[in-house]
Amino acid sequence: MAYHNITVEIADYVALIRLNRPDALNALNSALLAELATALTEADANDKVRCIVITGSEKAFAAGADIKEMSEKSFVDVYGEDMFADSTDTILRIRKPIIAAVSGYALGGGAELAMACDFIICAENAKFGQPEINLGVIPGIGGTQRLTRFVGKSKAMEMTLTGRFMDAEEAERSGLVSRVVPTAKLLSEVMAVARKIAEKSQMAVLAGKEAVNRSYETTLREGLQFERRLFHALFATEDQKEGMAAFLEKREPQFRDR
Ligand code: CO8
Repeated sequence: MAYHNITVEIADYVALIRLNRPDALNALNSALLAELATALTEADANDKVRCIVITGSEKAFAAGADIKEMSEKSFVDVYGEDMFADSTDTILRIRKPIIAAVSGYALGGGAELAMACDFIICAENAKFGQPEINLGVIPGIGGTQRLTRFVGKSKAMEMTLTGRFMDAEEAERSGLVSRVVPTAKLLSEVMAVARKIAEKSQMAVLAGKEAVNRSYETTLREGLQFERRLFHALFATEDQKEGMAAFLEKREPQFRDR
């Protein structure tokens, strides 16, 4: 499919999806979100993809939902069409790991998109924020829920009610991002992480993602049971035999996703 608001490159079993509306700091309009949903779905189904990276430009991962597109809409419009629900829920159905590589602004829907990925690596120039309050609204693609789980109630509440931005150092300290890297090296560092994930047994990677995500959805007791059952299930794979044999034989494992 031809994309106009994103680009997609696949190499070394990693799909790199770049948000590409430079004139609007990658603001998320319905066309971009629909293309992103399609690209994610295609990458998930593509045997040549084992990990997905979403990134933006150096100046902006995404500066939020497109204010121009939203400004004239009524309640009947946005509630009636359930604005962005379909496209933004797609990310929840993707089974392969998705890394957000954030440089510059990740604001509003941009921060929410990054948080919907499996983890975030950011550049030193990154700025995260939920400035919707300045527009007379609140976050609408998970900001109040996911930011609170990442950084706790106090910071999430302050950011949601004041619109203040969080810089990269605070984002790492607060657990919003897994790490901060020099801005010029963001993509090379993230692609190295993605390639490392792509080398693992895909069965184990899918199970690991599923188990960590389950911790957001259930009680500790149920989550522990879910994890244990997946752990047991992986003993039905050839990759478990290969991984453990390779360790004992002091060699690199040759995983075959079986
Ligand atoms: N929407 C549309 N256009 C935007 C957006 C945006 N979110 N952000 C920036 N742009 C455009 C600007 O209008 C400008 O365009 P033009 O050159 O045609 O005037 C261009 O991008 C460059 O922007 P600036 O000149 O403002 O660049 P600066 O470097 O001066 O400032 C900022 C950068 C601080 C990022 C500034 O652009 C800004 O504050 N942007 C808006 C941030 C914001 O409020 N984001 C939240 C949007 S609301 C939202 O995300 C809700 C999500 C939930 C939806 C739920 C649906 C169910």
